[in-house]
Formats: sequence, structure tokens, C-alpha cells
Amino acid sequence: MRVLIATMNDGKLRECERLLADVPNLEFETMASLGLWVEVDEDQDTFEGNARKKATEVAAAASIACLADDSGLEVDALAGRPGVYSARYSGPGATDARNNAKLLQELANVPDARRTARFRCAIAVVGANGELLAEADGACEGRIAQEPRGSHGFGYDPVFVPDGYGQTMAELGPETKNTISHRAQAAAALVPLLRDRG
Ligand code: ITT
Repeated sequence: MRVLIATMNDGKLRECERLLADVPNLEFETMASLGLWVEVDEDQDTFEGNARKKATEVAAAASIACLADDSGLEVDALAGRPGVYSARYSGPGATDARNNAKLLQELANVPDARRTARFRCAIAVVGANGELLAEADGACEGRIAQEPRGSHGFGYDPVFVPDGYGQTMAELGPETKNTISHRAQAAAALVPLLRDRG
């Protein structure tokens, strides 16, 4: 089966390709390899809803099966924000650096014990005909650091310290991240579902 990984986020794309590399009979395409640029309005209030919507709309535009990831960070002291708004947290033209700066500012007076948070990821795979083929999700618990550290990964990795570690996800690097992350959990749950389909 040929599957398009429907993301414009290069960090996410690299991780998905690596996490799903061992699924037999699966060949991955990217937006770049197909010369596609599709804008999806991510207006659902859950990661699952947005992942399904992205996969469905891109599959319709590309006419091949699509895998979409919707993910983000939930911070307990912010009542779960930024959540599904993680990419756009610091407003129009948001960058990873601005999102992280805003997060640290909002948490300026929050002590370590109350800086608990988790990354969440939902993945949906939709066939070229619009049929939902598989869905899976995953979470990675941790805490928000006092300042950004590390240069690996993307997004909120420099400010997220996974439970059981002293370093941020951006300090730990891809090998560790790909064993513990929300995306790794979701991919692990997805692999047997895709294998059964293959
Ligand atoms: P696509 O919709 O094109 O896939 P996106 O970056 O807009 O790309 P999302 O809408 O799913 O993707 O937003 C996810 C945001 O959540 C992402 O931009 C990061 O800010 C954050 N995020 C998700 N996974 C992350 C990870 O593994 N490490 C750090 N931050 C992550």
C-alpha cells in the first residue's frame, strides 16, 4: 500500500518515517515527493477529530491513502492549554521559539511541582476512497522546564522534560525520543493495524 504522510511539519515527518519504517508492504510518500500543498482548517476540538479531518481532506486531494498526525501539548496549570492550538499558541506567524517563550512566561510563577504536562498524538489513516482504515493515539507525561534546553527535535521539545528523565526532550535526542514519545506510542499501536491491512 502507498501511503502519503500528510504533514507540512518536517520534524514530525522525519519521526513518522522512522517510526513506521518497519511496516511490511508499506511505501511512504510525502507532500514534497508528490508536489502537494493542501491547507486544512484544523477546527475540531480533539486531536482525533483533527487527525481524521486532515487525513480525509488530503486523501481526497491526493487520491491516495493518507496518514495524518495531530498532536500537541497539554499543560495542567493552564487547564490543558495549548492543546489542539499548540502550533498556533503565540498567534499568527507563530514559531517554535515564540510558542516556548509564551509558555514559559505564562508559567513564570508556577513551581516545579505544578508544571506537569503531557504531549498527545492522534494518528488517522484514511484510504483514497475516504474510508477510515486505522486510528491510534499516544501520550507522553512530563513537566515544563524553567528554561529551554537542547537543540534536537522541534516544537516544545526544548521545554519538555519527560517523566523519569532530567533532560529535556531536545537534549535527549531522536533515539530516546522515538522510544518514549507520544508519537512513538501512537505509531506502535498503529503498526499491527496497518500490518493486518497490508
Ligand atoms: P501538520 O498539521 O502539517 O502536520 P503542524 O505542526 O501544524 O503540522 P499540528 O497541527 O499537529 O501540526 O500541531 C502540532 C504542534 O504541537 C507542533 O507544531 C508543536 O508545536 C507541538 N508538538 C507536537 N508534537 C510535538 C513533539 O513531538 N515535540 C514537540 N512539540 C510537538
